[in-house]
Amino acid sequence: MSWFERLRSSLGKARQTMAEVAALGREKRPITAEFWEELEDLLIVADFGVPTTQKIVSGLKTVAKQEAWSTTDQAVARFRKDVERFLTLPGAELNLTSSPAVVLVVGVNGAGKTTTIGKMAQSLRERGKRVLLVAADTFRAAASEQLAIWAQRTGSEIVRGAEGADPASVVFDGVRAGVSRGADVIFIDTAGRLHNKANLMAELKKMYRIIEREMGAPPAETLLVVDGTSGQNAISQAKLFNETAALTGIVITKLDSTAKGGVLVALVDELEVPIKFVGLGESADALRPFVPAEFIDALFEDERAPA
Ligand SMILES: Nc1nc2c(ncn2[C@@H]2O[C@H](COP(=O)(O)OP(=O)(O)O)[C@@H](O)[C@H]2O)c(=O)[nH]1
Ligand SMILES: [Mg+2]
Repeated sequence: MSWFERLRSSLGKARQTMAEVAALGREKRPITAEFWEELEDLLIVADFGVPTTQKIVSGLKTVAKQEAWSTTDQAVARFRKDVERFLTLPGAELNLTSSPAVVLVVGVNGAGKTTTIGKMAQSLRERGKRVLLVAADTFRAAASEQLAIWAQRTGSEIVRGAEGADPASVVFDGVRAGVSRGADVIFIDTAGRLHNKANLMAELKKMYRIIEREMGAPPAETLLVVDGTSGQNAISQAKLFNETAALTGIVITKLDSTAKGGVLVALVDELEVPIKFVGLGESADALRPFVPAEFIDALFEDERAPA
């Protein structure tokens, strides 16, 4: 299966709902209050969330009035373009211009941080980059072991601390090692769970500051890894992380496991941070840059955008 086919089939649930939106358009009914309500309901079902749904629909209502639209097909055509516009933010490419480029990877336990780092390392190694992985998840011994396997598999270097070591000190060692060894990219793998949320955020802030101090600049990237199946929970989590460590990008994992696509739109809308990658599986090749137009095509099955 091609990447597009995989993306398309992973968005099966969301696509069904978008097919219902498309059907509202094909009916070419007069635009009524009932139509707007139907559209809103479908967006909630597809996990766009209340704030983003309201923003999209109220925007459509405004244009409908300004342009004196008469039938639902006009609204649906515009809806599809709006979703793409919502998803398109500048800076979607991974910023690796600094040398070394420090990439701090955060997110809750099980979101896919370690796996995503492994996949990114693989692709950078294929491009001949010197990559260093830093195992700052010292909460569980198995965590640094998992990263070590990825280091070996991808031919990356690794800096790890003992179980229970201060993660900030591992970051310190890792950044120093990366600079002195001439790494191109340093990935910092962090824990997604500590004894409580306040501890986790305090720890994260400390790591962020150490990178800033050692590099004389914030991390080149602070990526939030989000489990694509986590629905609206993802939004509040993401906001919390964003308050602690200014996020520069989002990675959505597990889109292959029955995801509802709307949450991607809600995340970008509410955080104003671009999605940089999507993951469609556990293997090293199952991560690709996020391309809004491709996502839209996968979401709106067989519904070609009007030229
Ligand atoms: N199906 C699927 N599983 C994934 C994806 N990314 C990660 N996983 C799996 O999710 C689980 C947790 O991943 P891990 O990287 O350990 O999460 P972490 O706790 O955030 O570091 C592992 O079993 C991964 O293989 C993905 O895109 N699709
Ligand atoms: Mg991990």
